[in-house]
Parts: sequence; C-alpha cells; structure tokens
Amino acid sequence: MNTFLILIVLVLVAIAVWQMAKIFELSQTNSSNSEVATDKDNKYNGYLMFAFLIFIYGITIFSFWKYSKMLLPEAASAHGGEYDLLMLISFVLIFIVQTITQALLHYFAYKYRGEEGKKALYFADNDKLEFIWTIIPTIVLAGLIIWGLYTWTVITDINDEDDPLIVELYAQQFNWTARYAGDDNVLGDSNVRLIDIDKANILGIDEGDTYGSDDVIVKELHLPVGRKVNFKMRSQDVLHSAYMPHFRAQMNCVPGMITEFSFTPIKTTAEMRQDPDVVEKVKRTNKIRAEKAANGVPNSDPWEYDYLLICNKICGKSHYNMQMKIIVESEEDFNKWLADQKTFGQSMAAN
Ligand SMILES: [Cu+2]
Repeated sequence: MNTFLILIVLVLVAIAVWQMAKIFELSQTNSSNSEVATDKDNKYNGYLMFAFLIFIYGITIFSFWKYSKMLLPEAASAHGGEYDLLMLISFVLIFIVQTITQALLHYFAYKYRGEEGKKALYFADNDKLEFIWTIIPTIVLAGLIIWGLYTWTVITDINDEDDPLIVELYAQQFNWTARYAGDDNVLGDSNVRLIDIDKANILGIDEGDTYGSDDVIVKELHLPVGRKVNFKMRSQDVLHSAYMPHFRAQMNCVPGMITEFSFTPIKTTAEMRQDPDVVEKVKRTNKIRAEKAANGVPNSDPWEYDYLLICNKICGKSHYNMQMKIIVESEEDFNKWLADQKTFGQSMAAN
C-alpha cells in the first residue's frame, strides 16, 4: 500500500512538472511554434501508419500459427456441425472485410497526409457511395442473421420426438449432479424444500411421487451415442451455466426454474480420443505434465481426454473447478452401466 501511495505521488509530481514546463513554453511569445507539424512530421507519421498495418497483419498471422491448435476439436453432437459452419462463415467474412478495410484505412491516412498548400476537397454527399456502403452490409448481415436465427430455432427446439433420454442436471456451488428418469423416463417431482441431507435426498425429490422412485442420481454423466438427450437444468443456489463445449451446448441454470437443452451425441468418448486434434492436444498436455512431474510438481500424472460438463457462469470462489465428467458410449454399455446404479427408491429404503 505504501509503495502504491509513493508511486501515485511520484506520478502526480511528474505531471505537475510537465504542466509547469508547458505553461512556461506557452508564455514565451517569440518561439517558432514548434507544435505545428511540418511536412516531414506528416510524412513520418504516414509511414508509421504502414508500420502499424504491418504490425496488425503480423500479429494476426502469428495468432493463427500459434493459437489455432487451441480451438475445440470437431463437434461431437448432431447439431454441432451446422453451428460450427455458421461460426466459420462469420469469422471468414469478418476476416476478409477487416483485412481489406484496415489496408484502405491506413493507405488513405498516408496518401492524404497533411502537406503545405494541400486543401481538402469538400462535398456534401455522394448517393452512389452511400448506396454501396449501405446495401452491401445490409444484404450480408441480413443473410447471416436469418441463417443464425434459423439455426438457433432448430437447436433450441426442445421436443419429445424420437424418444429422447430425459436427464436432469442439477447445479450447486460447486458441483454437478445428474438424475436419470429411470425406466418410465419421467423425472419425479422435486423441490429444494424437500432436500433432506440425512436421508441422502440431495436433490429434493418428492418421495410421494411414484415417478421418482426409479430415478437414478449420479456424479458422472453417461450418455448413449446416437440417442437424443433432453436435459432439464435446475440450480440450488445461484446462477450457473451448464456448458458442454465439445457438444456445442450451453444453457443457464437458474434458481427457481427449469431450463432445457437438447442434443444428440454422435461420437463416443473412445472415438473422440482417436480424433487427430484430440490426440495432438493430449500429447502436448502430457509433455508439459511430464516436465512438471520430473520437477516434482504434484498432480502431474498423464492426462486422458474426456468430455466435460463445466460451469460457465462465475458463481463463486470454486467456480473454476465446477465440472463433471461425461462418458459417451454404446447404447449397450450405457444400459449396463445404468442398471448397476442404485435407484432413488432403493437408496431411500436403505436409509
Ligand atoms: Cu457454477
């Protein structure tokens, strides 16, 4: 704190000295007014414009080269492909327009730099120019927006067609719990007021509701590949967001209401681990981990890729670690796994 105060005082003193020097300079009536730019200054600044253009192009190329590998691998959900295409087209358009307009902007700043005797041409308006720069962006943006709205409508259309699997995602500071609807595929009623930790009723399921007795509560999300899943999100405390980046899925979890999202996983965890991008990422990560392990840093064992459900709303101090593993497997493996889990009715009877 002391260092900070001293720093502020030093900065303020420096500003005061600078201001006083300026006042002194202005008070000298016979000076040659060196504040007005000469042709040489303007030319110099014109070249600096080009230097800046090269700098932003350079940093763009560098970012592509260095960070492209950080992007998510190919989408693992049925709707993910179209979502990614929309994103890609938007980025490509922005990239092209940005590259051209930046070049023009900096070139004209150089070309029409201040020069002795040069006077700006004045005209009030130019219908043709205004028409072009209004119509082209209107058509392009309208196309993107209409396509985006259509995609959004398709992705967020939650319906019960094709016999979806019903899964509840329950968020609380700072973990996730999943609940399967059981044999009847209907979730039992629930309410936070019914939460009874002593009886392990952590989700507040209504014991009197017969739909709830076959529900299955788990801490690891398993999904059958190729089957549509309808998620119903709840939150116990604050705003959370269920984010499943590999499936291009995200939905806020809001206390007091049920929100929904639906998608069909199309790649099993085993298949995703074979994806060239994922293989590369695992290799890179494990190289760093091996170096850390060699230096005795704890928790540096080799990492194996898994799908994740993470929280995407800053919900408190352990938000960063609010995650749940997702395993996508064959329908057969999934059914076997689910049959091994205890139902809500069974665990209530046991308590
Ligand atoms: Cu959270």
